[in-house]
Amino acid sequence: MKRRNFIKNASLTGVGLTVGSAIISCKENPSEEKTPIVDDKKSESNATLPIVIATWNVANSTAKAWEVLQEGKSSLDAIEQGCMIEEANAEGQSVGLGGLPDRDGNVTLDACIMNKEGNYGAVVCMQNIVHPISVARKVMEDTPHVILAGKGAEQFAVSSGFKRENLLTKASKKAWKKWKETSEYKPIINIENHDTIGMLAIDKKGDIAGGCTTSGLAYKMAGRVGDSPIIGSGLFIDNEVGGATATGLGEEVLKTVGSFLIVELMRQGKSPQEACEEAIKRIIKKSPNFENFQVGYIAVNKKGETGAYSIHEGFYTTTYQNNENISKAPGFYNKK
Ligand code: SD4
Repeated sequence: MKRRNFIKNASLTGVGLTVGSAIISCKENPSEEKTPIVDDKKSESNATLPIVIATWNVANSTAKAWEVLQEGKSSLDAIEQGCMIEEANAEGQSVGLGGLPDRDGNVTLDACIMNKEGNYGAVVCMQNIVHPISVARKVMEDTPHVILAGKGAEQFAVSSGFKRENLLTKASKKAWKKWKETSEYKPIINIENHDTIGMLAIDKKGDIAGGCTTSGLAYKMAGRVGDSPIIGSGLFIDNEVGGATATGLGEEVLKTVGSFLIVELMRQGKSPQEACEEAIKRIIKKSPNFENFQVGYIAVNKKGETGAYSIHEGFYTTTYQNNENISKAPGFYNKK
């Protein structure tokens, strides 16, 4: 479901409201329709493992990742299978199938994955393959490289058994045509229509992995690559410390190497929440036009404590922990 519709439905049905409590959860196997969103400015305190945390309201993806963790599988398997749910969702216009195209009408995908050993694989600007997260994993596991781009990434995917498919759905084509008629190129992100999945998971053994998958900035220039597939920017994992991942205007995340920064701040003793807030403040300090774009971060440390923060209101996270799959709105900087 699109985030905007979800918010509308949530407020119409009145789900997610209790007095004195900021969180309501859906126990086990939630459907996206039922997962409440609530404002919660507090940071997590009841940390337990395992855990899955993701950017945006992606309860079906976190539920899948959780299921994989419950089977005793690795956090890496959980990340891949969790991200695949949203990649295959044609309704979601930010990730995989159905993603909004670049300004020339081509859907180009970026994704990366990182494991507990600090190994990393990514594909950038890849077309015609529904599951870039899985191709990224294959780059990590089956090649001597860490990033494959464009045609090379697609060829590698096909030679690894992935099928070529048209990713541009009717709805996304229609949106692009409308954009072409009316818009000049102006990146307003996440305030509008972007829900990249960044996901972090810690398994029963206490090992962490992460992934990030996106169709990138809608109507971007051909060849544009954002932060999502770039190590240290869209994602960073350190099995001694924790992990972080980003969503929002990739150019700003790239310039501040945001996810690496958050992990290093946690290494120095900051909580995940403090680290996310500091990383957002770095962006704000460098970019006086922060009113015009959104960036959101999530982080988890080895204990399973989480943090999340964004520049503007409108960012959501989904966390599966203690058998509860919870979507909520974290704190944000720009109170206006
Ligand atoms: C990018 N960071 O390509 C991605 C877009 C995004 O939610 O996160 N959208 O810049």
